Amino acid sequence: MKGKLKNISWVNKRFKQSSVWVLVFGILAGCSRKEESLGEGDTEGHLLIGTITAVDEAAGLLEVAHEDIPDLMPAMTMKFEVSAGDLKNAKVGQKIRARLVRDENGAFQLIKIWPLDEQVSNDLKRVNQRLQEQAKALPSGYYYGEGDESPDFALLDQFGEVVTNDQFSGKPLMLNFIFTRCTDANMCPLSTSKMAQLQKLAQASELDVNFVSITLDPQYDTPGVLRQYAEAYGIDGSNFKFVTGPKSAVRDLVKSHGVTSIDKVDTIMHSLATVLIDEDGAIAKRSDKSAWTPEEFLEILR
Ligand SMILES: [Cu+2]
Repeated sequence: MKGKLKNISWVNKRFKQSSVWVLVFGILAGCSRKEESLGEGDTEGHLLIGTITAVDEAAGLLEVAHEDIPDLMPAMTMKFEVSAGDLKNAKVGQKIRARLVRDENGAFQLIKIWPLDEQVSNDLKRVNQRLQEQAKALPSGYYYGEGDESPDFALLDQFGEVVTNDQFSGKPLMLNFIFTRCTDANMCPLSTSKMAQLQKLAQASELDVNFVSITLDPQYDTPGVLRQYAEAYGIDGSNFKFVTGPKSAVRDLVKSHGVTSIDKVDTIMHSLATVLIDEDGAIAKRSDKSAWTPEEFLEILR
């Protein structure tokens, strides 16, 4: 696989320069592929749509005024168990989409919590349509490599906020790919540890660098799950975002960066990529190996 992959520099530039192409392909995309929205495809338990009315931090409960749940309960306001990450991200008045399940004691629990916000989904859609066309334009087996302009993206971070590549322009950006359930110590856990180390080294050297880890498992890795993961690694979230989003957008981004990701029954088989994007948005350095060191990237950042 690796030998087949090559970078091509013309695709991204050509599309960026031509708004006509973006428009044409945007229309075609609307016809050819249904936009996958946040949390779409989840089947566990029941779908719950509602608005957060209160956050009970002490009890770890979220009060939600939810719509009718067919075959289960009518619309009402009630409290649900949620994860610590979801509790921290919860904002009163926010509309959410979640899956309602029962925990081992039979208590009602909300998992797979996603913000349900038209503004957010429009923001994601606009950028990710561009990403989709950039990804589609890549011949099979090709990806963006060193010297290429890095692909666009709009995803949600571990706080549930929209993150786009534009937000990082003017500063170098470190990018990698992980998923929180990865149990292979030499893969994601090691990558995250090294990224965390590099974040500390960069801070100590007073280098203004941003970090983004893209999940390979958007179905499971919601903002709340990513928040818990980042905090478990002691990561400062101010300049280190763990991002997730619509499955189609994540898939396009992963493909554009030449990362292989195959869903298996209880894990994801995947390759690695650690990418340094310069302040102008071009890929300055890329490592495919797990043997990269924080020091080698620190050296380039200097
Ligand atoms: Cu992994």
